[in-house]
Amino acid sequence: YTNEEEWELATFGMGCFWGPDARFGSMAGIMRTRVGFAGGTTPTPSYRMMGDHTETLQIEYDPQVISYATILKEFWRNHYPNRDNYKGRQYISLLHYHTDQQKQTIETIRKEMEAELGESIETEVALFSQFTLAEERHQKYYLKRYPKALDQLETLYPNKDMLVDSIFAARLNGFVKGFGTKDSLRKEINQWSIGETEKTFLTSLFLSLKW
Ligand code: MHO
Repeated sequence: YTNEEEWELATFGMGCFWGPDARFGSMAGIMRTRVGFAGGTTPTPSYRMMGDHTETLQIEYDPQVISYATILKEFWRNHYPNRDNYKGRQYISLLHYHTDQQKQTIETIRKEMEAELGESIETEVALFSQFTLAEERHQKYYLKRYPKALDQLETLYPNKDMLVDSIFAARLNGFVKGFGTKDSLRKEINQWSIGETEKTFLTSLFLSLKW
C-alpha cells in the first residue's frame, strides 16, 4: 500500500448505508470508510432529519491497489439503481465524482453495466459538493453489534468514534457481515504499511476476538 497522500476519495449512495460500509470495508485497497449524508440542500443533516440528503458511503482507496472502475462495478452489481424511491431521496442511487477522471470512468463503466443489466441506469451522477458524517452509532454498524469484541478492542479505540478512520475496524465490520474470511484478513494485515510487531499484534488480536 502507498501512503495516505496517494489515496483517493469515492462517494456514493446505494440504499441503507450500513451494508455498503461492510462490503467496501472488506475490500483490499479500501483504506477508510465512513457513512453520512450527501447530495441534498438542507443544512446539518442527521439520521432523523436528513431532509433531501441521501444515505452515502465515502471511502478512501489506494488507486495502486484498487481502481475506481472496480469500485464502480462493485457499486452497480450490488444494488438495483432504478428502484422506486419510497422514502424520497434517502435511498436513491447516487454517485458523486471528485475528479474529471472519475467522471469519465463513470461514463465508461455505466455503459458496460447497462449492457450487463439490460436496462439504462438512472443513478444520479454529480460533482461532489459536501458530505456530513452520520452519527457515531451508524459507523461500522455491524461491528457495533458485538460488544464483547468491542471490549477487546478498547485499548486500540478507547473512544468509539476512533473506529471511523480505522482500516482494521473497516475489515472487522466487513468480516462480521460475512465479507472476507479469517485467512483473507490475515493476508490483508500483512499488506499494511505497519511494523512486524503491529502486524503480529493485530493478527493475534483478530484471532482472539470473541464474537
Ligand atoms: N432501519 C432500516 C434501514 C436502516 S438504514 C441505516 C432497516 O433496517 O431496513 O437506513
